[in-house]
Order: sequence, then C-alpha cells, then structure tokens
Amino acid sequence: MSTVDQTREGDVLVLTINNPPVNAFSPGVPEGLHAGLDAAEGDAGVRSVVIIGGGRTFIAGADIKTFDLPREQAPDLRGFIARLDAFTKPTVAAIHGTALGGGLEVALACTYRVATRDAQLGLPEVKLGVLPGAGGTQRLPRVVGVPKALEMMLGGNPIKATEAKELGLVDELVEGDLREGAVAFARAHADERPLPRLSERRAEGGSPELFAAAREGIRKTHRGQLSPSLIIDLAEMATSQPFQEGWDAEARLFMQAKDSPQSRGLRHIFFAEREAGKIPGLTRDTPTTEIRAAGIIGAGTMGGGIAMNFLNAGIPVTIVETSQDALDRGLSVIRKNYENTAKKGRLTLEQVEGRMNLLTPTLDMGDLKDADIIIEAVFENMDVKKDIFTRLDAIAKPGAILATNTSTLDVNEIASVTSRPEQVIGLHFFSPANVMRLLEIVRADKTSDSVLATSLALARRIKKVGVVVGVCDGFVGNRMIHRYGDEARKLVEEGARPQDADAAMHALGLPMGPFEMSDMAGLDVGYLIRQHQAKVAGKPKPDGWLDRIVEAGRKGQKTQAGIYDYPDGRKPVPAASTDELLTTYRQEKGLQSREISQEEATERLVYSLVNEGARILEEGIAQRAGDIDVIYIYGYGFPAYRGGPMRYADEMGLKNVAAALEKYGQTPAPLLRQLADEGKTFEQWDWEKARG
Ligand code: T1G
Repeated sequence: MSTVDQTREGDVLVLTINNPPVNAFSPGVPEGLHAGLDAAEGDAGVRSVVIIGGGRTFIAGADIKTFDLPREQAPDLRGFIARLDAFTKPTVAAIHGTALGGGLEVALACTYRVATRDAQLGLPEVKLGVLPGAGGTQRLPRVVGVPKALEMMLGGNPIKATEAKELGLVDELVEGDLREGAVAFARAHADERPLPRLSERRAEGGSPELFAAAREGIRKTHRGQLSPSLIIDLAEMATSQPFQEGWDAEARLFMQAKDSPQSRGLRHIFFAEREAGKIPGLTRDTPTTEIRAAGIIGAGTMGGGIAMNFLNAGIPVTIVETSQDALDRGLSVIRKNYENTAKKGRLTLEQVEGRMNLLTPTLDMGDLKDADIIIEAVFENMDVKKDIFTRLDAIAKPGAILATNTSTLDVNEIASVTSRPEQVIGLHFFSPANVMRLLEIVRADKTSDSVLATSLALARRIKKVGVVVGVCDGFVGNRMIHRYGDEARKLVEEGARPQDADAAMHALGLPMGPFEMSDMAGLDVGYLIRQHQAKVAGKPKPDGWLDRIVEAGRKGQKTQAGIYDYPDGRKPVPAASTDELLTTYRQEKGLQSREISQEEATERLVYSLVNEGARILEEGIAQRAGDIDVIYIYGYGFPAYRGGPMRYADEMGLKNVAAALEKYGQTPAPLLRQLADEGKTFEQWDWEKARG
C-alpha cells in the first residue's frame, strides 16, 4: 500500500491517502497526489478525480513535525494546492473525520467538496501560533464570507459538515458510503464548465468596522500573540486585493509566524500534551478496567466538581456524604452548575436531567460496593483519609480502583492501610474540577500498571489532560507553586509591592500573579499550613508579612480584603493597609527596600518554578520537562504560547537561567547546572537514559 492509492471507478480516478493515524500531509503524500493528478491528466478516459482519506479521517493538516525542516525538505503543500487550483478536470474532496488546516485547504482548492454528516472542517492553525498558509486565508472568506471565516480562523475551532453545507463550504452531504457518494457526485459533475474556482470569487461581508472589531477582540482573546493579527490582515487582503496578492502575502506571513517563539511554544505543547500520556512499560496491550460506574466520597466543591466530569461522560456516579444537609447542598450545587450551562445554551434542560439522573446520592458508603472506581475527595487530613481507605478496603469490590484526590498528602501512606495498594492511585483534580482540564495522576510505589493505564484512559474519556507524577509533597504543580510563592514573598520583603510581582506575571501572559492567586485561594489556607508546620517542627510561630495580613482578619477575596481590597467583591485594588503593614514590617525587621525591576521580578518568579522543576525531574517525580509544561499550562494558566516554564527557560537559554538564579542568590539545581554547562535544553535531556 503506497501513501496514495489510485483506483479507477469507470471514468473517475479515486486517490486514497494512506498516512495513518490522521493522514497528515507528510513526506510521500504530495508525491503520491501529484502522481495521481499526472495519471488523471494523461488519461482521456478519466473525466474527474476524487481525493479521499483512508482510515478514520480526511487530511488532518500539514505535518506539524515538518515545520522546522529546511524548506526544500518540507512537503510542498502550497505547490500541490496551486496545481490543484489550476487542474483542468473536476476534482472532488470526499471528507470524513476531520479536514483541518492544510487538509481543508486542499479541499478548498478542489472543484467540489462532499462530506459525511458527522465530519468536521476547520482551520486550527492559530492554536499552533501560525496561520492557514496554503490558501485558507484567501479561499475561506471567498466561500463562507469574511465574518464566518474570521470566526473560524481566529477561534481555530472546526464546524460540523452540516453547518458547512449551509454555508456552501460543502456541496453535498453524503449519506451511506462516502466513496460511492463522492464518485457518483464526481461523475455527475464531470462535464460542468467553467470549473468553479473559489480563487475567482469575491470575499463578501468585510468592512472597516468588522476588521476594527476583530482587532479589538484579539487584544483580549489572544493577548500578546502574533498570528491572530496576521490572520486579520490577510482576511482584509482577501476583500481588497486580487487572489494572487493575498496568496503571496500569506506565504510570507506564514513563515514569519512559524518562526516565532510563540509558534514554537504552542507546537511544543501540542506534542507535549500527547507525550504526557506515554509511560515506559505501558502499551496498548496493558490490561485496563472498564469504568462503568464511579463512586465519590464527599459532595463538597471538589467532590461535586469531580462527579460532574463523570456525569458529562455518561458514567453513573454514587456520591456519599456524612449528612443529608451536605448531600443536599452538594447536589444543588451540581444542578445549579448545569442549569447555568444550559442558560448559556451549551446544554438542553433534558441533558441536565439526564446527567442528574445518573447521580445517586447516599449516606451509606456500602452503596459503593459495585463501583469500578471510587474517588475520595474529603478534608485534606491524613487521619481522615486513612480511615476512609480502611473502610473502603472492606467495601469495594475486587479490582475496584481506590483513588484519592489529595493535593499534597503521601499516597503511599494512604495505600498502606489497604490490603490492595496496587489498586490505589492519586487523581488530583484542580479546582473547579468540572472546568480545569489538568489531572495529576499520582503513581504510588505499588500502583499497578493496569490501574495507571486505566487512569490515563479515564482522563481522556472525561476530557482531562492526564499527567503522571510521583509521590512527594505537592507532587509537581503545587510543589513548584510553593517555591514560586516563597520567591514572591521575598520580592515584597526586598521592596517590591505585591502589585509589581503580579504585574510582571500579567506582562508574561498569565491571567493572575502570585498575590492575586493567593487572595483568591484564601490567605488563611497557607497561614494555617505554615503555623502547623512550624509547630510540628518545634519552630517559633511564623511572623511573615503575609501572616500579619491574615492576623489582621484580611483573608483574601472571600473577606473582601486580603493583600488587596475588593470594593466590588471581585476586582483587586492595591490596599493602603497593606502598604502601611509592609512599611512597619520592613522597619521592624530592619529590611532595606530597593527598586525591583519588572525584569528581575519575572526572572525570579519564573526561574523559581524552573529550578524546582529541574529538581522534580532529577528525582523522577515528573518524567519529562514537557510534562511539567503541560501541568503549568492546564493547571496554573501559564500562557500556552510560551510553551510552559521549562520551555520558556529553554528559549531563554539555560546558561542565562543558571546565571540569573545565581545573581539572585539561588542555587541552580544540579540538572539545570549540568544542561547549562553542556549547552543543552530540557527538551534535549535524555530522561529515559537518566532513569537507567
Ligand atoms: N501533524 C503531525 N502529527 C499529527 C498531526 C499533524 N497535523 N495531527 C495529529 N498528529 C499526531 C499526534 O501527534 C498523535 O501522534 C497522533 O497523530 C494522533 O493524534 C499549511 C500549516 C486530528 C483532531 O492542527 O487536532 O495545516 O501521539 O492523539 O485525539 O495551513 O490530532 O500517536 O505519536 O490528537 O484522534 C493543522 C492537529 C496543522 C490538527 C485527531 N492541523 N491534530 O485527534 O488523535 S498546521 C491541526 C488534531 C497546517 C497549513 C498549516 C488531532 C485530530 P502520537 P491525536 P485524536
């Protein structure tokens, strides 16, 4: 089987692309398609051509892995599309699965497009920090109009074939066998002349107001990103310039976007997210448990949010609480969340009822006896969790997975109270659990491969991004965020204002800085942990400036006052009382204040994450640097176009990172020091070799 098979169906030549898993436009595909067009051109008996994908989809786009190849080695998608546009016989794109990016651009250059009803069509390039670089910015506006084209290219989300049909992007929806339907369509349109070419149409619906609004919109939705504004420029050209002008400009601007650090960051995350699910020793043959029913202990904020993930995936949930009040409260929160989603038109009331009907509340933990997985989501206290797992061990059926949602506690210690530690795992959801996509899958010492593989499959099924982490205090995300918080507090002790540290993170692209995040989480949480840790360690009572803020009754957003004031209950406003408290504190402690630049604040905050991340890699708590990046993007709002903290450090150069850490009095982690000395990046670190 070649990359592109040619088969004659009477006077129609069918070109079938076979490049699993997603028929990306990889090396070999253009060659095969050109050979197919050559055959069609050279055979008078061929009156039309069908291009179809073998396997599960049409072409899912250019091969992202080839973006950094030298130009002469990269598949020439533009060259093929130019030939297709000029082809003298009718061509029909037969679309199933997804036609994305370059795949849709091939289809747009065909004479006609037919699709199965459930196919999806889109131009997601903006999500990779680039733009449709093979005619999409010029052809899509010419077929669906400028407003819809802008929505599709700036959002990067696909539309269903049924909508595409209404828009005229698809000429026919094929019921039954796509190949047969496409051949029949090609035969029926073989004699139509002149051949309709999208490149010869006008792009309708553009206006100065529309483009101005689009530019204003991306300032919020794509803050700091390059390619969205280029997309708007090109869409504008489609309305005012001849096709060839826009086509040529598109090539130039595509290269500019592709070579940007933002595109490198976004492409890094595209692959890192998929790599995170690959664990040495786990294969497609690793046995897994089918999850037909779930049990959740605790119907509070976390338990309720976790339950929603299962209900959304159609998995029945039995949820346990200790009192009817708590149960009723939990269920009403879940129902209210669904009703709010329905108000936004993203759920029907019938679907809300359908989900709620999958939920069985109970006060009796014994009702969990048939669950395939039970997730404990109760108070963060080891004794409480041990008691629950001891009871679960006697209740849960053989083979049931026993998971804890703890955010920091030792999963090995929890597993140790059961007779089945191989069935115990940590599933650390991030709040709000029904929204945040990150799931830290905490592999304990005795967790079996089967339980791990089942948890990874479950993460995909409930639409979470699962990252496997090891057992330590805070696992990966929270362990690093503690170092980041320490460094933020030190910045303030040295003279920065809290809003300076937060502003530095806003400038980097994070939605919130360290102190806005602390206020939102509640300052009392950290305060109690610090007091408890000092007491256990027999150390004096902590008296940091943040402790004093809490002791003044300012616990954060929930008390309308924390580090910031919240006059409207939500928006943080610098508080005079914090400035006064800091002035007093620094005087009492004899601290010398100094001006701290935004650059220093940014380096110290981000590199504190990176340095702890390097230690986490050395200890094997995270497998690869990309895993840490995925955690920070999906769990802590690190901008995806920066690629994550470890990728950001690679872009800065680890030599520079190590030097900056030393400049600020921090010791680079041994791995960071080693890679810096070797002139390597985290991405180049051979972690599998390092693990032996
Ligand atoms: N290039 C290379 N590899 C790709 C790929 C692509 N476009 N798409 C997927 N893969 C790999 C992926 O890494 C994984 O590999 C495997 O295929 C299965 O993917 C000029 C420049 C199509 C919806 O952005 O959205 O065209 O881990 O796990 O969940 O204008 O893949 O098995 O080794 O995601 O079923 C535009 C990206 C490119 C589409 C299927 N196209 N892909 O989802 O499988 S830029 C895209 C997806 C472009 C032109 C521009 C999804 C999917 P491995 P998967 P899935």
